[in-house]
Amino acid sequence: MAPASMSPLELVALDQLLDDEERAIRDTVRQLGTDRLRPYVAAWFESGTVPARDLAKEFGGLGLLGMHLDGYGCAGTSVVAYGMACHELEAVDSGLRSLVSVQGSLAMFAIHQFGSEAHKQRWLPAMAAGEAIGCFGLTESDAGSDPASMRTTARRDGTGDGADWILDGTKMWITNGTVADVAVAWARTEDGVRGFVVPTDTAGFSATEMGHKLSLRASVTAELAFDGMRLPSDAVLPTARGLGGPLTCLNEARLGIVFGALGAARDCIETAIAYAREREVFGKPLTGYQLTQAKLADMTAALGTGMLLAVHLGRLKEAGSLVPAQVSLGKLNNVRAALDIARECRTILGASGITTEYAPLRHANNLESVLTYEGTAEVHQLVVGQALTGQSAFR
Ligand code: TGC
Ligand code: FAD
Repeated sequence: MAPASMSPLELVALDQLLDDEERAIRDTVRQLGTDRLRPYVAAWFESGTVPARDLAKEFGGLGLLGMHLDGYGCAGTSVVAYGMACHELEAVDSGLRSLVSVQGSLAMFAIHQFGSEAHKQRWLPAMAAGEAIGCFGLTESDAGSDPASMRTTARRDGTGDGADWILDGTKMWITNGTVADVAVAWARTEDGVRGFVVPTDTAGFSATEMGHKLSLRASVTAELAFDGMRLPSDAVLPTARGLGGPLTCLNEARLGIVFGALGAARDCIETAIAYAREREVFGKPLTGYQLTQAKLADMTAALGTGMLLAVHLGRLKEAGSLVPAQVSLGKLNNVRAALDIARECRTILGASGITTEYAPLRHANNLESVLTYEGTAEVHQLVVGQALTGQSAFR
């Protein structure tokens, strides 16, 4: 009798590292994926459109937005529970995890960590419920990996603490940009980089969707423009000073990606196994060939070890001891592993693998963005290299 088959993550007994609540959240988000997202996601990817507002409300209703934050309508789950939610969403499509990452880990986290009490009361409950969408504007056309070179400026108009701010500049590649109700925008001031809470109905703000993407098509990506935009004095995030402000937010989102990218990889492996079981070549199913099994074993080893690393980093964060270089190590390792897995799974599907009927090439294309945003692989190599050698090689 043939031995019973195991799923890729059963081989590393991942469930034993999760508590009851984390397993329940994981299962809820997996069910959401099966029932409400998977039937439509290939069509969203093909059309390059996504019902972001409806999805935000649905995710908000399940408590997925800003879920690891406390208070203000946020669920206050563990870091690992948030990571597993990212994993399950990205098993459907990286664009869906992006929506949740940007909302919860970038826009909401920035307000939660650095905002005034008035900012928190105004925005966080609505954002947690998915009734308001946020975006996070750091990158510019000439300042991606090097945000210190940003050109967007904020200057005071008037005297004293009550003086208005005037913002001028543009931001590029901004997830959720055209559907956002609020933008957390970073700008150069005479006191260094500061963050601003910008309602998107402010005069002088505009957002334009960026098209022609071959990746992350089930996600809104936009250019933001601030044209002499006047903001009240209290629009500034009071406690974010310098580049450490936005970079602290990035640590949050990057950790979600450490879990999330391997959701896409897991989906690829599961798709490849299901396909290979049915596909006969040279007279028997593809699963019966040693070359196929070697690919599946190697990919499962990379997936399993990457997930063990993800949970370990999540537990370090819960214990308050996680440092940014560890997040960089996780993102570098797990996103590269996921991209390799997605491409290898595509080979198992042969020609069928180039269609949107099967997920691996869609995942691989998405993972090209994931490899690039939230710090490119090279940026994370340099962060890890600096941690190892004590020398900065960025400049
Ligand atoms: P450097 O001089 O090293 O640091 C400037 C200040 O920042 C502090 N810092 C950090 N703080 C918290 N967390 C981190 N990870 C930090 N890294 C640095 C640092 O201590 C210093 O503080 P202070 O008080 O001394 O001023 O900065 P640098 O100019 O040399 O740049 C360092 C570098 C390259 C690592 C950083 O700039 C970087 O990470 N670049 C990549 C940019 C990036 O990741 N952009 C992402 C934009 S958002 C996005 O992509 C969303 S994608 C959508 C989705 O998630 O779905
Ligand atoms: P560059 O910085 O120009 O890098 C080009 C190449 O040079 C890369 O390979 C890079 O690794 C390499 N490089 C850079 N510096 C060095 C160095 N010192 N040594 C060696 N090599 C180096 N940004 C936001 O602010 N908010 C968002 O919501 C957001 N969403 C995004 C969504 C998508 C789909 C994408 C694709 C991007 C998004 N971004 C967002 C932007 C993203 O963070 C940037 O694209 C990323 O930081 C890289 O910047 P860049 O594209 O300008 O590349």
